[in-house]
Amino acid sequence: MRIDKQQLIQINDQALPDHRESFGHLSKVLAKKGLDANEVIKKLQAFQVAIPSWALGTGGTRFGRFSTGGEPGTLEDKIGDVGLLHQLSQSAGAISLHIPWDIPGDVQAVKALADSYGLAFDAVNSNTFQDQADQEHSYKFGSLCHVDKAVRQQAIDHNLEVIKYGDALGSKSLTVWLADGSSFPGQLNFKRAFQRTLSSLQEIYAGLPADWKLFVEYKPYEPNFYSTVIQDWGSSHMLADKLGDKAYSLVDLGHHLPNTNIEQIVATLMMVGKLGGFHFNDSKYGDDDLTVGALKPYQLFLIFNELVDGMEDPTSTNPYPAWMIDASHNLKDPMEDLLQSLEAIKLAYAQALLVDRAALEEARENNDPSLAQEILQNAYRTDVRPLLAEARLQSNGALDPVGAYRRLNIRKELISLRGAKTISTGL
Ligand code: LRH
Ligand code: MN
Ligand code: MN
Repeated sequence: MRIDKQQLIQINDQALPDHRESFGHLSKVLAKKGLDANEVIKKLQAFQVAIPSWALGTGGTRFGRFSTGGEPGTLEDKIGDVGLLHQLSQSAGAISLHIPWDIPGDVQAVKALADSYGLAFDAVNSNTFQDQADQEHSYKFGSLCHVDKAVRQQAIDHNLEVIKYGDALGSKSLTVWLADGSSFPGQLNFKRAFQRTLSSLQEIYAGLPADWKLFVEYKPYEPNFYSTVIQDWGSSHMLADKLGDKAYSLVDLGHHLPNTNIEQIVATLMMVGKLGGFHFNDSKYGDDDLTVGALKPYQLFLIFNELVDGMEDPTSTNPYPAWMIDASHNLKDPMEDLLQSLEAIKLAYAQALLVDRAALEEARENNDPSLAQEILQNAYRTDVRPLLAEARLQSNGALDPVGAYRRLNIRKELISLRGAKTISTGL
């Protein structure tokens, strides 16, 4: 389905007077600080976040799964849903596929469909954490790290096949996340498992097209509960470094032990030019995959403060990172959840753009932590929502995406199209 443009304009029109007032006020407040609202708006419009195909259905837990209804059953449906998100938010201009969950049938038709919604194909993700019905060897005891060369080869071949699918669609990167590890002390030889993983990744790296990147995602635990081969940014960076210039670390917010200083990891990886991609979500305990900004919006702002610092640094060698939401849970309508996540990401980005970096550096040089905090929190406590709304309005999106989604009865429409008892591929 596609949203009728006139209907969206009508919905926006009703909120327009209030929006004009608050945007006018904020523009004046920013101007007094020497900031041009239009400059921030341009940056917000350019900032696009990929939607993972697996976030469009309701996520399950190992205790159960409760369908929202109207979930996308095919790759075409998933592209259509991201198209709706993009039309409302003007911020979700790409989709990230997971193979084999999303094997494209007619590649040209799939490309044309995505194109008709203004969507690009972001990183493709391989899957060696589940066994597929037709596969010869099991990943029960690992994939790229497996003790048996035949299992490793199967996993390597799968990654090379994923690259082929991505290449045909116009993707430019492969994300590798491995569940490989052990659940009991003594089960795995740490050093050998790491070395086998490196040599498997080297074979995959050799199959990368010249203009592609390889993202190495890390995670401390789950599904293995004693050790994970690529457990942290240090291990991911070691691998990326040994692989070569086209390999980078990928930071997923939920893949850290509680209280880890993620903003410092971001700054450090960008300093050495090795932050390739980012998966946004939020969590209280582990890899909870909750809506971005639902719990720790200040932490998200501090992370963006480092990302903006890295992106604006003229001496930085870090490429522009790939942004993706990696959130999916079992309660909310996934589309509303994703719209809220997009909003939270862009709020943090906008606030980080307001930070007076020269003043912050000066406070640091003067060993003045109180002033440094004032500078950061002045930016963080600015209500930048009218900036985001104005950016969307100027791009023909919705002033209030979740409100418009509800007013347009999109979920009801999807249920009538696809049925109430639907299951989407994913976790
Ligand atoms: C692992 C992960 C990784 C996967 C996705 C489904 O927890 O974050 O990015 O590919 O979830
Ligand atoms: Mn992830
Ligand atoms: Mn995860």
